[in-house]
Amino acid sequence: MVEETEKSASTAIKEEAENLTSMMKNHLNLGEVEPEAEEVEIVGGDPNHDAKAMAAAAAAPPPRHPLEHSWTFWFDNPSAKNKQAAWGSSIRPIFTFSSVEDFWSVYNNVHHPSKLAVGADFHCFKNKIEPKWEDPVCANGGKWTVNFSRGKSDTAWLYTLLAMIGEQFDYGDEICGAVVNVRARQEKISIWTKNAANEVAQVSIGKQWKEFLDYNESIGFIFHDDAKKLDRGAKNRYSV
Ligand code: MGP
Repeated sequence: MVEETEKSASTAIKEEAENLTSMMKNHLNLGEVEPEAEEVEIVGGDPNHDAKAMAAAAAAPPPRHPLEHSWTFWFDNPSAKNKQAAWGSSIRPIFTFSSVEDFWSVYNNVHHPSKLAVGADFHCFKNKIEPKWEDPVCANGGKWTVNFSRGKSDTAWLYTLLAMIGEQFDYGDEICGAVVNVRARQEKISIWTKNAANEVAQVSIGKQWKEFLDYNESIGFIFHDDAKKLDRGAKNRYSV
């Protein structure tokens, strides 16, 4: 299991985040991106010109480290969930990002699973894929799930997000996104994939995910088709 330290969770995650940011940069071959240096002509004796050039440079937006895909965070607010309404009618997209910097600015400003209300569902899916069985990209897919006791999934959630957006899975194209379901007694993180029948791809994703999380217990993969038909009776089709 992910090691818990004596430090507060947020301090530990921030330190980890710094390591992982540099890991992601290496992985993505990003390095430190220098702003495109525009040739600033030095015109002798014109202090206004220099001042203007410096002001323009200062106003330029900081460089972005692009991700391979755009991703959208979605949130299902438990207080908006209505038992009478169709499932999913309260799920809302909250932010789409496509750079490392924008990921951190959202991540650092939203509650992590341990601070979310019981009943909440927080998703991070590739842009334009809705976190629903009904989405055409998800329809033939399935999910791997890892369970944590209440308040214990924050680090694993961050590691899952970084592994996905940093394209660390060999079968990353198979991935739709991830969700954390916050429930009274547990927090469940699932990775949703596209083609449940592709066992080689699913098994690879499951094994790599466990490595990234340093998770040693067995995890199971459920086909969405089985969940639709059998609800909680759906059995794991693969285990790693
Ligand atoms: P869940 O929220 O994935 O499971 O699905 P959980 O957390 O065990 O249950 P909860 O009651 O504590 O939330 C719960 C139920 O929501 C399912 O049995 C379905 O009836 C419905 N449901 C879940 N998902 C992911 C979908 C979906 O994508 N589409 C539709 N139509 N229903 C869904």
